[in-house]
Amino acid sequence: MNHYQQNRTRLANITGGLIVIPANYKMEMSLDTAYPFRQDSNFYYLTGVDEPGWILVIDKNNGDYLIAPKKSTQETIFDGENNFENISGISAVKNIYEHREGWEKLKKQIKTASQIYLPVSSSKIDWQIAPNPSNISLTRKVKAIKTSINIKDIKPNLAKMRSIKQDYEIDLLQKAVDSTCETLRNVRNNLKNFQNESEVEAAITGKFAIQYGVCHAYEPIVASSKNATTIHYIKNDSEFRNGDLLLIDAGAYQNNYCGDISRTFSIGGDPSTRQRDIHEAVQSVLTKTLEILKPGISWRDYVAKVEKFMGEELVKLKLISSSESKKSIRKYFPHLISHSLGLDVHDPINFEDPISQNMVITVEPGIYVPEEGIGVRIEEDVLITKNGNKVLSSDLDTEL
Ligand SMILES: [Mn+2]
Repeated sequence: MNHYQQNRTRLANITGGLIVIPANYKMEMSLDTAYPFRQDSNFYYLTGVDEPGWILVIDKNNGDYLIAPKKSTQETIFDGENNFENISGISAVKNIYEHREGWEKLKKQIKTASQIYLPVSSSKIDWQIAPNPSNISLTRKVKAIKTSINIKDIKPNLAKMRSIKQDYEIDLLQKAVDSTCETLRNVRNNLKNFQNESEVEAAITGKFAIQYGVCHAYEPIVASSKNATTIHYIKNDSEFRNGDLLLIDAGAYQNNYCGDISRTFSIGGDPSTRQRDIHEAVQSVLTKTLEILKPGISWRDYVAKVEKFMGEELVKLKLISSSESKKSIRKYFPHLISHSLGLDVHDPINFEDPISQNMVITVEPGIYVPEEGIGVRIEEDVLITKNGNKVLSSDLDTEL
């Protein structure tokens, strides 16, 4: 069975009833020009369709269908026709309707239903990120058709499903990780040829595009020297100085799955003792963390153990005086040790569930010391196996 069809069947078996999931819209970048299109990952997980404006209806009893985006004659001339045959082939959804016809069918179903599952989103802007309006506008439309309908959020069910990777997903993730490893290895082997961060970024972008036909899963971080102490530094425009460290955090976006790997390299010259010590401390936390990472451990216990490992290293580095103070540890290690990885670089997951077999998560300890201008992170992509874990990114060594 087609993977997407299988995902729809599994979801419908959990919830039953009527489920409606919209594709993302294109987002305005500049007057009537859109940003590069990025599909909603839930919609992609259930259809494999990578085009804007579609709507998926999952109905266990009466069959699934897709509603095509509305396209004017003018839009068809510019963007091409909706190719139903192609969409049906990818998604294994047999019934595809034109916009008006599909909505008439859906309207009738909404009017007779007492309950409907939708991806419920808020319009809240977090970290200056405005959500794609497709979920919000669908919810509004459904309410306008039937005010009294009981709307249930489908996202927690999808998060649960998506956090446990199937074999086909693990294969695709491994491909994205392999391309990222090979690209970062290539950068490291040619480091002496780069003068600045933007040249490194261009080399990564170029290798992704030319060798693998892919783009970045997220804006890459290419941070030399003290820039690496800004966790989400993406300006990538500083000149290199001999003796600096270079932190690279990048991932290929391949077959809609994300790689997410960080390494810290030394730019020319011998690293200083302090640079080596901090790098070794991060490496040590990584090794200890991988030793405890196996199915059954709760996120709470996992995070507490990692904080203990990190605290011990920070004391040895004389950055803090006691490994007991969580607050002082977090001053030098302010981000999560792990996040789920999949169709989204920060894939949805329920942190109340224990770490389980076939989850794919990052493990990314880092130490950032702004007052010394040193930032080190090592990030691996890790599959949780039956008895432990497998580092998918082990092909790229972690040496300074
Ligand atoms: Mn990450």
